[in-house]
Amino acid sequence: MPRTQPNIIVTGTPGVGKTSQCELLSTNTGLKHLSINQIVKDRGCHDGWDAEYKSWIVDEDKLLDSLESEVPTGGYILDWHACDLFPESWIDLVVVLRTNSTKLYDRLKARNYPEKKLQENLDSEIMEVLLEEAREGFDAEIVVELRSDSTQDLEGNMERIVAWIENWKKDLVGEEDG
Ligand code: DAT
Repeated sequence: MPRTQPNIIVTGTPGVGKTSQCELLSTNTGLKHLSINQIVKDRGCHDGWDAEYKSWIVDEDKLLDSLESEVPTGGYILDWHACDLFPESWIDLVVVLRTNSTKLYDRLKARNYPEKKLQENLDSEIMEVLLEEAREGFDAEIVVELRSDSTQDLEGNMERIVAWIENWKKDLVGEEDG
């Protein structure tokens, strides 16, 4: 069954603004915000807790099994710092949020991230690790890089993605008519 609603991944380094962006987008589009962190925790898709990094050790197979009856039907915004584990066939748009080091540092510091984890995330943002991962995992034409430095950015990104969704739906109708 072709999807009548698209699936969008919002990815990027922790602290870049994924959750804020997804919430705004979900409110304005009706697409369902899926926090993958929350799902990993709630559905037990992990092999325990990593005390040093203060995060779950994700079991990717369990996670995909748990999502495969819902996500492919469409209408989801997937909120996670990784994207390359999701099958290409599930995904219509990959949004990679970016921010500058000073802002990221302040946001992660406010979250009391352990120093090692904070530094690794700053390095990851500077090295464009998640942008690279998105470009390797998906067609270049569905990967977009957007700034997330300010609340105006969040609004502007939301408007751009809403316009993209409208076009995606128009194309779908065009395909059905054709
Ligand atoms: P993520 O889900 O990527 O970890 P978040 O949405 O939880 O990030 O945001 C982390 C913090 O930074 C939170 O306090 C909100 C703030 N923030 C995120 N994006 C922002 C933006 N574009 N402008 C201003 N503040 C932002």
